[in-house]
Amino acid sequence: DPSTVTNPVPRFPDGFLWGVSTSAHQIEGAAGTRGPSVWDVFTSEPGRVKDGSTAAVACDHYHRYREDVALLADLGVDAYRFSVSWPRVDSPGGLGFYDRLVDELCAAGVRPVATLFHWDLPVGLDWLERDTASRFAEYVTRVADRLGDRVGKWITLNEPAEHTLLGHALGVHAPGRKLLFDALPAAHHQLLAHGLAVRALRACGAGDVGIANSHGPTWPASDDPADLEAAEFYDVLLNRLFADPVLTGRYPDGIGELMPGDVRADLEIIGEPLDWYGVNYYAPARVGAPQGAETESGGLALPAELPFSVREIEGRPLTDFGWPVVPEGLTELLTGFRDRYGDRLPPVVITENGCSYEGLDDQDRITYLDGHVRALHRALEAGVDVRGYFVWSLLDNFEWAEGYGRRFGLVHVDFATRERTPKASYGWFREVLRGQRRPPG
Ligand code: GBH
Repeated sequence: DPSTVTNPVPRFPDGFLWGVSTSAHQIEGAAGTRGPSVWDVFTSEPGRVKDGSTAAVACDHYHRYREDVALLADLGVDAYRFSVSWPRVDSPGGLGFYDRLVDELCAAGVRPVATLFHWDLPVGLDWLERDTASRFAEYVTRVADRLGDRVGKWITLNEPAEHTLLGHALGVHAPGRKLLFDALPAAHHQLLAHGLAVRALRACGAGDVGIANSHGPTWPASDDPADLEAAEFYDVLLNRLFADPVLTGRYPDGIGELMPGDVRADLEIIGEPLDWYGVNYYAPARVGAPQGAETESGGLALPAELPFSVREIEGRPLTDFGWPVVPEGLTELLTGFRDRYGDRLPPVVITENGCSYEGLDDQDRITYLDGHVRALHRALEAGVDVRGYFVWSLLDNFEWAEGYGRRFGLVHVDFATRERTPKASYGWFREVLRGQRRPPG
C-alpha cells in the first residue's frame, strides 16, 4: 500500500496548520459572472501558452467546489488556501461564489485562507500604474467586509517577484511585457498594494494577515568573485527586494533609487508589521556571472543581457518541470531568514511547496513532499518559528504558460471529463495528517 507511512514524519507542534493551496485562475474556469483578467487576454494570443490552452473551464471548480471541499475534508487538512479573483469580485454577484465556498469550507471544518491577488488582474488595470495599488485596497475592503466574519487568515499577494519577473520583465506570463529592469515599478506598486491592503484588512478588523512570497537559496556557481557578485545580485533581485521592504521597511542598497514615487513614504506603508510571513518554496537557484548568451533554467529562458546567468544544479533528481529536488534548501532558506531578519521575522508559514509529475501512482511526489516536510521540521528544531505547511496543489490545474502539461495535484484531473481521482500522494498526505493527530506514545 503506497500510502503506508513506514517511517512517520516527525511530530509538529500542536496547532501547526496543515493545508493545501490553489488559485482562482488555475482552477475555477470563467463560468458565473466574471470580467476578463489579463490572463484571459494573454491566453487568447497565439503562442503564449504551450499547448494553446486557456483557463476558460480549467478544473471547473466554479461548478464543482462542493466536490472539491469534500476532497479536502476527506484529506483531513486543517486549512485550504484559495485565491479570490478580483475580476470576479468586480462583477455583479461575483462575491457570492466565495460566500458559498467559504460556507462550504466552514461546514466541512476546513479553515479558509484567502489570497487576495494571484496574478489575475482585471483587464484595464496595470501594475505599472501607481493607482492600481489604491484600487487593490478598495477591492480588498469589499472582500473583507463580505467574508471577514468567516475568513480568519489573509494573504495579500502571491509572489510579486514572479509576477514582476515573468509577467513584466521577461514577458512569459500575462501581461506579457518584456521590460527587463524597467519592470521594477510593477514590483514597487505591488509592494505598495500589499501595504495598503494590510491597512485595509486591519481597518476591517482582520487580525491574521500575511503575504506569500517565493523564495529559494541562491547558490553561487563558484568562489570566483564574478560568480559571487552575480549570485548576490540575483538574491537581491528575487529574494531580498520582496522580503526586505515587507519585513524591515527598507529596500536593499541601491534598489530604492530605481523605484518611482516617494519611496520613503511608501516604505512605511509597505513595512506595516505582519502577523505571519508566507514562503512559497520550490528549489534553490545556482547562479553565476553572465555567459554572453541566453541561459535556460527550469524551462525559463533568461536573456544574455542580464547581469547573471542561471546554471544547472547537478546531481539531483529533476521534477517533470526540470526543477531540481533539494529538500535541505528549505531548511537553509528558513534558518538564513531567521539569521538575516531576526526579531523582524514573524512566524513563518510555508504557503506553497510541491512538484510536477505525471501519473496516479506518484511515488516521486511522495518522496519530494516527505523530504520537504522533514526539512521543515529540521528548521523548527533549529529554532525557526514555523506555523504551517501548504502543499501546492490540491488539483492538477492550469499551470500558466505550461497549460495543462504540468501536473502538481494530489488529485488527478481528467481535463476531458473534469473527473477527479486522488493520487497515491493524496493517500500519503492523509496518513501524515492522521499521524500528526494521533495521541503521543
Ligand atoms: C508558483 O510559482 C505559483 O504561485 C503557482 O501559481 C504555480 O502553479 C506553482 O508555483 C507551480 O509553478 O530554478 O529551475 O529550480 C512558482 C515560482 C517557479 C519560483 C520555480 C522558483 C525555481 C525554478 N517558482 N522556480 S528552478
